[in-house]
Parts: sequence; structure tokens; C-alpha cells
Amino acid sequence: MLRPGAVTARIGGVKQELLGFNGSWPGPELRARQGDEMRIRVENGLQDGALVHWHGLRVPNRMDGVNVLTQDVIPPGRSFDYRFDLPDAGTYWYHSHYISYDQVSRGLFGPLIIDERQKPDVDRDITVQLFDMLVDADGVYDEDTGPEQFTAAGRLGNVAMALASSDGVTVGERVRLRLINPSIDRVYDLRIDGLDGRIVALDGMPLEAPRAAPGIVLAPGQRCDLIGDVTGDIVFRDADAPDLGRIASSGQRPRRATAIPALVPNPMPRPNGREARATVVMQGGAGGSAHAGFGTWALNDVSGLPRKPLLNVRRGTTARITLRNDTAFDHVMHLHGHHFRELSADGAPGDYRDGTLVGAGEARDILCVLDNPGDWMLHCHMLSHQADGMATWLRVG
Ligand SMILES: [Cu+2]
Repeated sequence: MLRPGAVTARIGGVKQELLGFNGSWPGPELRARQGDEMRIRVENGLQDGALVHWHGLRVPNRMDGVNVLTQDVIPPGRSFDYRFDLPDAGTYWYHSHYISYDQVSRGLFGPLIIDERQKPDVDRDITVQLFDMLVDADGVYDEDTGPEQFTAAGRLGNVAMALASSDGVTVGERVRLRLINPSIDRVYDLRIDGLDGRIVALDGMPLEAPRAAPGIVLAPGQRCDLIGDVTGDIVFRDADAPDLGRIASSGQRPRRATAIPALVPNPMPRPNGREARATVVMQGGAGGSAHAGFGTWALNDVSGLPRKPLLNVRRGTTARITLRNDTAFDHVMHLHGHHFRELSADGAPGDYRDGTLVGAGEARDILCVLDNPGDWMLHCHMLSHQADGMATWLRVG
């Protein structure tokens, strides 16, 4: 059971009245095994509506936790039973999808880890959530949401932290780090000291071969799995925050002689031969052009979910979608219910992702086999941008 509700937590040495699940800030780590069925009751202990989205999991549409498109908001005191199969292993997370820029910023999120049938050979498996929070002069969570937080780079916190599930490692151990960015708007440009490691998965999906990790850009919603050998204290740094947090090292054991292993791929969908094309133009924000709809941000001239879907296709259609950023800010576009491949400039298929960061003035094509029936949201996962209109949807028949 997951029960969203009010919690008290200490952050930066200050007592904070926040939100969490099951009395915990942030929510507890949920763990299951690939191939299993997940059954989880969400019982709303908030004074407000609740919805939970299982970020990155390819769930049936009615389990996706999205207001308007897939289910009604769970009223206070009521519950909803989520139930879905787990075809994919990897690092995922769950979070509020109702007034999410506010509810997630207060703590309604947590890791969701699906273990492989054959786990890689590591001594320790550590989850690290990179989170930021806006606090006032007294260090207390800042309730103020000025309009400028919605029209520019978002509601960026002035306290950033690495929340790790372990506080100690041994030098020489092989560890798996599961990095998750649940921050509402902040993009991290990470450097990790104390680990001789490789990237083995992005957004839950294994890479064909482990990749060197000199720096890791992690936009809101994205995940990155690393496997590596501990060489000292593991320290998480960012250009804006030289010490986000650390995992202390002690003792010593001999390092493994074996190379970092690749993870077993997840079962990806087969195309049915049909193809579709679409273009999403990101618009708006401070200095942006005019558009229809309610908010500051827009996709294809409409702010907020449009009446008609961006694409309406038969199951199994391969969609190539051009994401063009005509704004002065970066955006991370997240597709529900599917993983897509990022395409390089020459059209070569790259990594599987469920969120892709498109820099200001840039464009990227993605390729997705739309095999999961239902109405799926495609939106900016900078939650302040989503709240102010940066969202559309696809229909898969
Ligand atoms: Cu955005």
C-alpha cells in the first residue's frame, strides 16, 4: 500500500512540514522482480486529490495515473488499486501526477526498482535521488510560487542534495549506482568521485555495451545506472553544487579482475510496418511568441492538452517525431507508456529513453514503436513548464 499524506522531515537541519508516502520523506523504495505482477493500493491521505504515475514503466493505459487521459483523481480518503505486469527490469520511479509541480516538490516521489531475473555481479546496489528544494531565509520550504518560476528555467531549489540509500561502501567493492532525478525542474551535470565506473543503463534500459562516464547530464525524470569499483569516498558534484552528498568509504578489499558487465536487454516491441511522422514545436516562455490555450508554454501553438491528439495510430506503428525547441530554455520531453530511441543527426538510432533533453534552439528526432494501446501524454518533465501548458498526447488504437 502507498498512502500519500503529510509528513515532517528534517532538511538542512530544519524541521519541515512536507508530503510523503507511508509517513516517509520521500516515499519508500519499492522493489519487485522482472516478470512479476505489481499490485499496489494507493490510499489518499492528503487533503487534496492524488494520482500516482509509474515513471518509465510500460503499464496498461488505465494504470498510468494521468488525470483526464487515463483516470479520475483519487479524492481524499478514497483509494485506487493499481495492478500491472513488469516486463522490464531497471531503475524507475513513482511520483504524483496531480498538481505535480507542487506535490512532487514537497516529496511525493520515490524509487521503483525492478530487479533483473539474472542480477549483475555487484556487492552493493545503491539508489541515489538527486533532489533540490527552494527554502526561505529560515531554511523552511518556500511556499511562494512567483510567475517568473513558470516562465523561465523553472522553480529551481537553493538546496540540492543526493539522497543515497546507503551511507557506507568499502574500497575495492563493485557497486551499482542507480541515479534518479526527481527534481521538478533542475538539470544536473554530474561528476562522481570515488568510483571507477561505466554507464550500463539509461532510463531503465540497458546499453548494448557499458560506456565511460566522465560527466552525466540528468534532466528531470531521467535515470542513469552505473556499475563500478569503489576507489574512495563516493562524492556527487554538480557545476552549481560542488558537494551534493557523499557515501563514505572504509576498509579495503581486492578489486574484481573482471570487466564491467552489460545488462541483459529488456524485451522491446516489434514494428508492424506502418510508419507515421509528427513534429512537436516547443514554444513560449519569457520572450516567447503568442499561442492559443491557457498558459505560458505551448506545443504546436496550443498551451495545455489539445482537443485532438498529436498522432492517432494503429498499434505497432513506428512514429518518427521531431522535437524542435523554439524557446530560450531547455526542455526534457517525456513520453508515457513507451520507450523511444533518440536519433542522431544522421538518423542513426541511439539510446532507448523515456525522456530526452532538447537544448534551447535545438531539435532532435525520436523513433518509437507505439505498441501500447491508449491515450498517452507527451510533455515537458520540467514540472513548472508542464503545469503552465507544455503537454500534448498520442492515441494508440
Ligand atoms: Cu520545459
